[in-house]
Amino acid sequence: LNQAIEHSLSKLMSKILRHSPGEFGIVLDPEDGSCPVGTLLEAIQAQPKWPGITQDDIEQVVRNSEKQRFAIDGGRIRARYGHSHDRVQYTAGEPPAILYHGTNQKALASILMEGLNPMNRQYVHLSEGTHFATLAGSRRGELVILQIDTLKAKQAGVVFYFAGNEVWLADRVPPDSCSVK
Ligand code: HQG
Repeated sequence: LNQAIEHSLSKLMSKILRHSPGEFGIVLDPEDGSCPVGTLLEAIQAQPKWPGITQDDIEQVVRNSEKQRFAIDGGRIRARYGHSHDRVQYTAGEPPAILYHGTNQKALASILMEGLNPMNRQYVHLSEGTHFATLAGSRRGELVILQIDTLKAKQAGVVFYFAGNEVWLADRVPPDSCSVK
Protein backbone atom coordinates (compact mmCIF):
# COMPACT_ATOMS: atom_id res chain seq x y z
CA LEU A 1 0.00 0.00 0.00
CA ASN A 2 1.29 3.47 -0.76
CA GLN A 3 0.94 6.17 1.86
CA ALA A 4 -2.21 7.76 0.46
CA ILE A 5 -4.04 4.44 0.29
CA GLU A 6 -2.80 3.50 3.75
CA HIS A 7 -4.16 6.81 5.09
CA SER A 8 -7.52 6.25 3.45
CA LEU A 9 -7.74 2.66 4.74
CA SER A 10 -6.86 3.90 8.22
CA LYS A 11 -9.74 6.42 8.01
CA LEU A 12 -12.14 3.67 7.00
CA MET A 13 -10.94 1.41 9.83
CA SER A 14 -11.43 4.29 12.29
CA LYS A 15 -14.93 4.88 10.96
CA ILE A 16 -15.86 1.22 11.41
CA LEU A 17 -14.14 0.57 14.73
CA ARG A 18 -14.87 3.93 16.41
CA HIS A 19 -18.08 5.25 14.98
CA SER A 20 -20.43 3.13 12.90
CA PRO A 21 -19.73 -0.62 12.89
CA GLY A 22 -23.46 -1.30 12.31
CA GLU A 23 -23.35 0.48 8.97
CA PHE A 24 -20.84 -2.21 7.89
CA GLY A 25 -22.74 -5.11 9.43
CA ILE A 26 -20.33 -5.46 12.32
CA VAL A 27 -21.13 -5.89 16.01
CA LEU A 28 -18.21 -4.97 18.23
CA ASP A 29 -17.53 -6.62 21.55
CA PRO A 30 -19.38 -4.41 24.06
CA GLU A 31 -16.45 -4.45 26.47
CA ASP A 32 -13.34 -3.73 24.44
CA GLY A 33 -14.87 -2.71 21.12
CA SER A 34 -13.05 -5.46 19.23
CA CYS A 35 -14.02 -7.81 16.41
CA PRO A 36 -12.14 -10.61 14.66
CA VAL A 37 -9.65 -9.23 12.11
CA GLY A 38 -11.28 -11.51 9.50
CA THR A 39 -14.69 -9.91 10.14
CA LEU A 40 -13.26 -6.43 9.61
CA LEU A 41 -11.44 -7.64 6.48
CA GLU A 42 -14.64 -9.06 4.95
CA ALA A 43 -16.58 -5.88 5.74
CA ILE A 44 -13.91 -3.78 4.04
CA GLN A 45 -13.66 -6.09 1.03
CA ALA A 46 -17.42 -5.69 0.58
CA GLN A 47 -16.94 -1.93 -0.01
CA PRO A 48 -16.88 -0.94 -3.69
CA LYS A 49 -13.53 0.87 -3.32
CA TRP A 50 -11.77 -1.90 -1.42
CA PRO A 51 -12.28 -5.37 -2.93
CA GLY A 52 -8.57 -6.20 -3.15
CA ILE A 53 -7.64 -5.41 0.42
CA THR A 54 -5.83 -8.12 2.41
CA GLN A 55 -5.19 -8.87 6.06
CA ASP A 56 -1.56 -7.81 5.50
CA ASP A 57 -2.81 -4.37 4.43
CA ILE A 58 -4.83 -4.03 7.64
CA GLU A 59 -1.83 -5.15 9.68
CA GLN A 60 0.35 -2.61 7.85
CA VAL A 61 -2.04 0.20 8.86
CA VAL A 62 -2.00 -0.98 12.47
CA ARG A 63 1.81 -1.18 12.50
CA ASN A 64 2.42 2.16 10.79
CA SER A 65 -0.08 4.25 12.73
CA GLU A 66 2.13 6.82 14.41
CA LYS A 67 -0.54 7.34 17.05
CA GLN A 68 -1.13 3.60 17.48
CA ARG A 69 -4.83 4.01 16.77
CA PHE A 70 -5.48 0.27 16.63
CA ALA A 71 -4.43 -2.84 18.49
CA ILE A 72 -4.53 -6.48 17.38
CA ASP A 73 -4.67 -9.11 20.11
CA GLY A 74 -5.39 -12.80 19.70
CA GLY A 75 -6.82 -12.34 16.20
CA ARG A 76 -9.11 -9.49 17.24
CA ILE A 77 -8.73 -5.83 16.32
CA ARG A 78 -9.97 -2.71 18.10
CA ALA A 79 -9.54 1.04 18.05
CA ARG A 80 -7.59 2.02 21.15
CA TYR A 81 -9.44 5.34 21.62
CA GLY A 82 -11.71 7.82 19.87
CA HIS A 83 -15.07 6.01 20.04
CA SER A 84 -18.26 7.96 19.58
CA HIS A 85 -21.22 5.55 19.80
CA ASP A 86 -20.05 2.50 21.66
CA ARG A 87 -18.75 3.06 25.13
CA VAL A 88 -15.69 0.84 25.40
CA GLN A 89 -14.66 -0.15 28.91
CA TYR A 90 -11.21 0.84 30.17
CA THR A 91 -9.53 0.09 33.46
CA ALA A 92 -9.11 3.07 35.75
CA GLY A 93 -5.47 3.99 36.37
CA GLU A 94 -3.12 6.39 38.13
CA PRO A 95 -2.14 9.11 35.66
CA PRO A 96 1.01 11.22 35.89
CA ALA A 97 0.59 14.51 37.82
CA ILE A 98 0.23 16.45 34.57
CA LEU A 99 -1.57 15.42 31.39
CA TYR A 100 -2.02 17.49 28.23
CA HIS A 101 -4.96 18.22 25.96
CA GLY A 102 -4.63 19.88 22.58
CA THR A 103 -7.39 22.22 21.54
CA ASN A 104 -7.84 25.43 19.58
CA GLN A 105 -8.10 29.12 20.37
CA LYS A 106 -11.83 29.28 19.54
CA ALA A 107 -12.74 26.59 22.08
CA LEU A 108 -10.61 28.02 24.87
CA ALA A 109 -13.04 30.44 26.54
CA SER A 110 -15.74 27.81 26.72
CA ILE A 111 -13.33 25.18 28.09
CA LEU A 112 -12.08 27.53 30.79
CA MET A 113 -15.74 28.12 31.80
CA GLU A 114 -17.19 24.60 31.55
CA GLY A 115 -14.14 22.37 31.57
CA LEU A 116 -13.37 19.68 29.00
CA ASN A 117 -16.34 17.69 27.76
CA PRO A 118 -16.24 14.62 25.52
CA MET A 119 -18.39 16.40 22.88
CA ASN A 120 -19.12 13.80 20.17
CA ARG A 121 -16.93 11.09 21.66
CA GLN A 122 -17.34 8.94 24.76
CA TYR A 123 -14.33 10.35 26.60
CA VAL A 124 -12.09 13.42 26.75
CA HIS A 125 -8.69 12.60 25.21
CA LEU A 126 -5.52 13.48 27.14
CA SER A 127 -1.87 12.55 26.72
CA GLU A 128 1.30 12.18 28.77
CA GLY A 129 3.33 14.23 26.32
CA THR A 130 2.62 17.28 24.21
CA HIS A 131 3.21 15.58 20.82
CA PHE A 132 -0.14 13.76 20.74
CA ALA A 133 -1.88 16.86 22.10
CA THR A 134 -0.27 18.98 19.38
CA LEU A 135 -1.51 16.64 16.64
CA ALA A 136 -5.02 16.67 18.12
CA GLY A 137 -5.22 20.43 18.70
CA SER A 138 -3.75 21.42 15.34
CA ARG A 139 -6.67 19.94 13.42
CA ARG A 140 -9.12 22.75 14.13
CA GLY A 141 -7.28 26.05 14.05
CA GLU A 142 -4.81 27.86 16.23
CA LEU A 143 -3.29 25.34 18.62
CA VAL A 144 -3.69 25.72 22.38
CA ILE A 145 -2.14 23.16 24.73
CA LEU A 146 -3.87 22.75 28.06
CA GLN A 147 -2.21 21.30 31.09
CA ILE A 148 -4.37 19.17 33.37
CA ASP A 149 -3.66 18.95 37.10
CA THR A 150 -4.73 15.33 37.58
CA LEU A 151 -4.53 15.36 41.37
CA LYS A 152 -6.90 18.29 41.53
CA ALA A 153 -9.20 16.61 39.01
CA LYS A 154 -9.17 13.38 41.02
CA GLN A 155 -10.12 15.34 44.12
CA ALA A 156 -13.10 16.61 42.15
CA GLY A 157 -14.10 13.01 41.39
CA VAL A 158 -12.61 12.55 37.91
CA VAL A 159 -11.60 9.00 37.04
CA PHE A 160 -8.76 8.54 34.53
CA TYR A 161 -8.46 5.56 32.19
CA PHE A 162 -5.31 4.48 30.36
CA ALA A 163 -5.82 3.70 26.67
CA GLY A 164 -2.19 2.74 26.06
CA ASN A 165 0.70 4.51 24.31
CA GLU A 166 0.55 7.69 26.45
CA VAL A 167 -3.18 8.29 25.88
CA TRP A 168 -5.47 8.82 28.87
CA LEU A 169 -9.24 9.26 28.87
CA ALA A 170 -11.66 10.91 31.28
CA ASP A 171 -15.40 11.49 31.32
CA ARG A 172 -14.84 15.21 31.84
CA VAL A 173 -12.26 17.56 33.32
CA PRO A 174 -13.44 20.46 35.50
CA PRO A 175 -12.25 23.94 34.47
CA ASP A 176 -10.19 24.58 37.59
CA SER A 177 -7.99 21.56 36.74
CA CYS A 178 -7.16 23.05 33.30
CA SER A 179 -4.65 25.78 32.53
CA VAL A 180 -2.98 26.98 29.36
CA LYS A 181 0.56 25.63 29.07
C1 HQG B 1 -13.18 20.58 22.39
C2 HQG B 1 -7.92 12.38 16.92
C3 HQG B 1 -15.74 23.86 23.70
C4 HQG B 1 -11.90 19.79 22.50
C5 HQG B 1 -7.17 13.49 17.62
C6 HQG B 1 -11.74 19.35 21.04
C7 HQG B 1 -7.09 12.99 19.03
C8 HQG B 1 -14.64 21.88 23.93
C9 HQG B 1 -13.17 19.16 20.57
C10 HQG B 1 -8.38 12.23 19.22
C11 HQG B 1 -15.10 21.74 25.25
C12 HQG B 1 -13.58 17.71 20.52
C13 HQG B 1 -9.37 13.02 20.01
C14 HQG B 1 -15.92 22.77 25.77
C15 HQG B 1 -13.87 20.03 24.79
N1 HQG B 1 -16.21 23.80 24.96
N2 HQG B 1 -14.96 22.94 23.15
N3 HQG B 1 -16.40 22.73 27.03
N4 HQG B 1 -14.62 20.58 25.76
N5 HQG B 1 -13.87 20.81 23.67
O1 HQG B 1 -12.09 15.31 17.99
O2 HQG B 1 -9.38 15.53 21.71
O3 HQG B 1 -6.13 11.17 14.42
O4 HQG B 1 -13.79 14.81 19.80
O5 HQG B 1 -10.83 20.60 22.94
O6 HQG B 1 -5.90 13.74 17.05
O7 HQG B 1 -9.64 16.80 19.49
O8 HQG B 1 -8.51 10.51 14.77
O9 HQG B 1 -11.47 15.34 20.45
O10 HQG B 1 -11.13 20.34 20.27
O11 HQG B 1 -6.01 12.14 19.21
O12 HQG B 1 -6.65 9.14 15.73
O13 HQG B 1 -14.00 19.83 21.53
O14 HQG B 1 -8.88 12.01 17.88
O15 HQG B 1 -7.11 11.30 16.67
O16 HQG B 1 -12.90 17.13 19.43
O17 HQG B 1 -9.43 14.34 19.48
P1 HQG B 1 -12.61 15.59 19.34
P2 HQG B 1 -9.91 15.60 20.33
P3 HQG B 1 -7.11 10.49 15.31
